[in-house]
Amino acid sequence: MFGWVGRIIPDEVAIALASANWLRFIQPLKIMSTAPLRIAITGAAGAIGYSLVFRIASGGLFGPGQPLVLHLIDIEPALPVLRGVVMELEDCAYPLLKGLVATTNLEEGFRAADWALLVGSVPRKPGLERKDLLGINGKIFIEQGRAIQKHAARDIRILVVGNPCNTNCLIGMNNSPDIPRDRWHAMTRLDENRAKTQLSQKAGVKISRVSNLAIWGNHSATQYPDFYNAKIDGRPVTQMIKDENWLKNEFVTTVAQRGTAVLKARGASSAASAANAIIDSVKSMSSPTAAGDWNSVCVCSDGSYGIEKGLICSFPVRSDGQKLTIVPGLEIPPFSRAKIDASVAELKEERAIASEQGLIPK
Ligand code: NAX
Repeated sequence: MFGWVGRIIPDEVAIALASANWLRFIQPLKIMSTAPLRIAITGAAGAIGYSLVFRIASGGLFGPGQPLVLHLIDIEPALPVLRGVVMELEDCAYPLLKGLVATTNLEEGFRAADWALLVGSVPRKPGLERKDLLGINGKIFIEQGRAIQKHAARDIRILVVGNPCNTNCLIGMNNSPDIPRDRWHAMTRLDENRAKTQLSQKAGVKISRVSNLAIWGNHSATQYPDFYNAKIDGRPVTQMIKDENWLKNEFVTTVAQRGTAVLKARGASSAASAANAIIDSVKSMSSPTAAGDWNSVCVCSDGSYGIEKGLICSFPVRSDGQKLTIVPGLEIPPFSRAKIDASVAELKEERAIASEQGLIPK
């Protein structure tokens, strides 16, 4: 077990606060005072972690007026690297960074956390079956769900990134029954960003002109980037890109396979773009969505669009800055319906495996 509080903390009071469990009960004060927000990040010594923590610490997520304490969580073998990350964060001399907690201890890591960005998980290796990976990573999310419930701030919000992120999120959510289900999310924003780029390139327009791009289903090869409801300059994409065959085939496949393409080109999986998508996701969740637009994130299904209640599924969502709402009433043509159903079937399969392995309490 290992843990330390970084020396960036300006005074001993902050150190005392870092270890005070009662801090979780005084969250409302944070709104009144610009008390530091506590951001817990698992897998902080990994590739995405390295692209993420500096952007957050510099104010790139919560803005220049919001002080922060970062809780960097990783596992024992990663500690030498994590020490290096802490040294570099210290050497950046970020004025907003009021404290650093680097630890393998989940209690210390999640104590009083306002946000938990669950990036750490074991990557898929050759020969490792999906089922085995789900078992290995599922256990991580049982422990993290329990620790978040016990130690995090009452208004904690959680974004699961580590794969299989939907089912890891489902496992974490089901192992933290006292935390409202609408606090748990999994990330499909990288897929949304990838899809918008493909559409803007095909239409020859600036990326900012593409909106309303929803990813439906699982963050996996079965995901469905919904081009029927997406817009360019406020008009349906199908009016701006007449090549429906391209939309139905090459577009959908390119988005789903983009991670594999990056891995092949770089010899390493997407890290900077994934960190960027984490920033985009949290910003979108914590600020109101632009009028008429929506973004993609996996939330606990309320049964909308016939998607079984309780599954963690990617939907088009809008935020009022606090709460997310699944966008109602979108038209789902048969092509989309079949794609969504296939991805939801995969989510159900993953849930069945997780249940069989005892990762979801009955
Ligand atoms: P790395 O292998 O570079 O880093 C993973 C880090 O997690 C390591 O430091 C490792 O020690 C740590 N870790 C492992 N088990 C842990 C545990 N129990 N508690 C805390 N930390 C633990 O992977 P990286 O490239 O950073 O990717 C991290 C995860 O993001 C992977 O599962 C990856 O598949 C997933 N991704 C998810 C994406 C999404 O859109 N949802 C896109 C990017 C990425 O593929």
